[in-house]
Amino acid sequence: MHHPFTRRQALALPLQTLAASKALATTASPVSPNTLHFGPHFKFGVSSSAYQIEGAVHEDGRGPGIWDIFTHQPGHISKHGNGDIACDHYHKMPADIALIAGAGIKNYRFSVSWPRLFPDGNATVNPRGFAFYDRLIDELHAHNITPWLCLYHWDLPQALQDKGGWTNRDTSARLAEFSSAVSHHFRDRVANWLILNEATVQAIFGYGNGMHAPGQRGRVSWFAALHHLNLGQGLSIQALRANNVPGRIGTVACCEPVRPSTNSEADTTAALKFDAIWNGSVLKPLFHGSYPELVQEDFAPLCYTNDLTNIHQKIDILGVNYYSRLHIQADATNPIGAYFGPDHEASRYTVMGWPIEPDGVFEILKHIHDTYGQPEIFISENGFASTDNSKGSGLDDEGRIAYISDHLMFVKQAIDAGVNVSGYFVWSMMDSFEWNDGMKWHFGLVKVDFITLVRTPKHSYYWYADLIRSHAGKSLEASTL
Ligand code: IFM
Repeated sequence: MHHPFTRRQALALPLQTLAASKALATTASPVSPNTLHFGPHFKFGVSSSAYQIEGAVHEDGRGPGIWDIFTHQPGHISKHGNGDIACDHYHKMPADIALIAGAGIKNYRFSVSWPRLFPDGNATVNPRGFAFYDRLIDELHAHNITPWLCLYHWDLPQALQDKGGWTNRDTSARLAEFSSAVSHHFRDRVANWLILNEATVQAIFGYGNGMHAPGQRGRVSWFAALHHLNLGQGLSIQALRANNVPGRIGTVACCEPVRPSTNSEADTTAALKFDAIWNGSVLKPLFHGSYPELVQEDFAPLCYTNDLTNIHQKIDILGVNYYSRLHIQADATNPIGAYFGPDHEASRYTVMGWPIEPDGVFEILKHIHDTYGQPEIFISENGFASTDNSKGSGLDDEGRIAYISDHLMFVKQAIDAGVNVSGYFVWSMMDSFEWNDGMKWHFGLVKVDFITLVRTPKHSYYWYADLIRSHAGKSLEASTL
């Protein structure tokens, strides 16, 4: 049996084997909120993304995005799932924000949908799309919640995909125009701007192995997409600086330590290459202005004069998405000869098959701090997947609480070791559409019944609220914007 993992796809062992030999993490004992102290300024938050929660894909002038097309083609998504309705957040937004506020959460990272704002991927504005995010941001401010606005979380307008999408260098310039227009519109009301979410995942899964929209495969498209995402990010940062946005400017990358699956020379070489792509090809050009040596040849034909200068931009804050270490093996069928392999280190896994390795967050934070000049970092995503029917109502999610508290302990250790980590955002605010896995796995602090769309807070929601409450009274985190 081949288990359909999302990002760590090629784990060689079937889930049953894993479950039999190593514990699935459902029963670890959670840490009490009182033992986790982060000081008065630490920002606790939750994250989401537009396509995963909004629904209303045909409403109020929204145009088609690559995920609308991809999800409706047969064979791409588990059980034919799609984001047509998702959580129907588009219509239930005020109640959702009230739920965030109800847990005392003061920071919310969300993304705006490019196809909702510019349905044709060109300069033609959809005012009703802007009106939705106007309402959302107003609602956040009304609840004293700081907006962390991510400009691009994988939902490219289909019109731009028709011109090659991220394999087309021109898309970088289009992203910069989009970023400029959005930042101009919301400039005084957004405290934190994040340009991209996980460029590597979009490039590898969308343009390398075809598991994500737009479903392209191959080595050339993989590297082209990654370079153009990096370039679009650099041009966008410059556009926001030119607009003099008063908020802070940053981006979000998935950064995870990479290990060879075995000690063999082939796996070791594969892991080094994969690390150079997954972590290095995003962080090094951004912070140092060059690609890692191991992949310089791959990027060379794509790099025009000034590209690396344009990518090498100062940012105010880096969002790090961390879920687990990546265990990599040599794989001749993969475009770069390396892919996810078995993990012989972890003792616990989520239902998705992702290893639970909380100490890995310390390792990657320390690595970024030591390698890239001590940037300010926040954990922009970290979370635990479960299935709705795994345990009764699905509200009894002690495994999620243990996962979050274990990771927070290692984030704290990183801070104690001198790493500048200023916040932690749980993925995710509520159960949502999980890309090629459809509605199979859920990361939310809040359960969503996808038939009735009723929201119900899980135990982890109340646990997180307690954690935040235990820091309250000392917090100065509310934004002046
Ligand atoms: O749901 C995704 C999110 O969109 C990006 N980071 C990983 C999450 C869990 O797979």
